Amino acid sequence: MKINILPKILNRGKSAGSCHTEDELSDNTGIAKVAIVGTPNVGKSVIFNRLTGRHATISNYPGTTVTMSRGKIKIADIEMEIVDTPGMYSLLPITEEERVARSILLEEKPNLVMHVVDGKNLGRMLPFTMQLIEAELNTLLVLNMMDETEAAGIEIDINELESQLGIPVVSTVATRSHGIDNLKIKIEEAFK
Ligand SMILES: Nc1nc2c(ncn2[C@@H]2O[C@H](COP(=O)(O)OP(=O)(O)O)[C@@H](O)[C@H]2O)c(=O)[nH]1
Ligand SMILES: [Mg+2]
Repeated sequence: MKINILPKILNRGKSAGSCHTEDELSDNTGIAKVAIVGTPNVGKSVIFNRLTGRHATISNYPGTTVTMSRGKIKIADIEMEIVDTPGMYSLLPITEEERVARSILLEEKPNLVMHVVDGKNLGRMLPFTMQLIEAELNTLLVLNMMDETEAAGIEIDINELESQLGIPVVSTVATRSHGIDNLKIKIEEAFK
């Protein structure tokens, strides 16, 4: 028995503190998973809706009162499930919402994490992007609210940001669907 259990423990990696086994944690559906994360009110749900359209289901995260949306989309023949996580400020959870968002990241092991930020407040939100990169999550940074960012006279050099962070960066105005097609291209590239 011990011989069978040991490899599972060794393979658990970053969720070593969890009571789940690798078999329980892995997604057996074979479908790719994308998680949308970020602080509240940055436009995560608008982006989720832009990507999934009407194909979404809202449910409680198991064992909690926290609601979340899941939707399925197909980008260039890749079928994927997108999860709109509750808002979170860092990987160190304080609220129940943050605990759920953290569980989704560390236990569901998404193939891609989209960190949505408000471009106006990029400086304040970048430390969380760094945490995601350090946690070795396949991360894509979405600079949303670029209409307000530009109106505030803030210019962001996307190429420079991409090379400094070493991850893809996309700018969007989700409410106007600006940048959503480019976002889909970057999502596709992130799976290659
Ligand atoms: N000006 C502007 N408002 C946006 C943009 N994206 C979202 N919003 C608005 O920001 C608010 C919060 O959006 P929501 O998707 O609920 O944020 P969430 O809490 O991150 O899921 C809503 O009133 C949206 O209409 C954007 O690109 N520009
Ligand atoms: Mg939301």
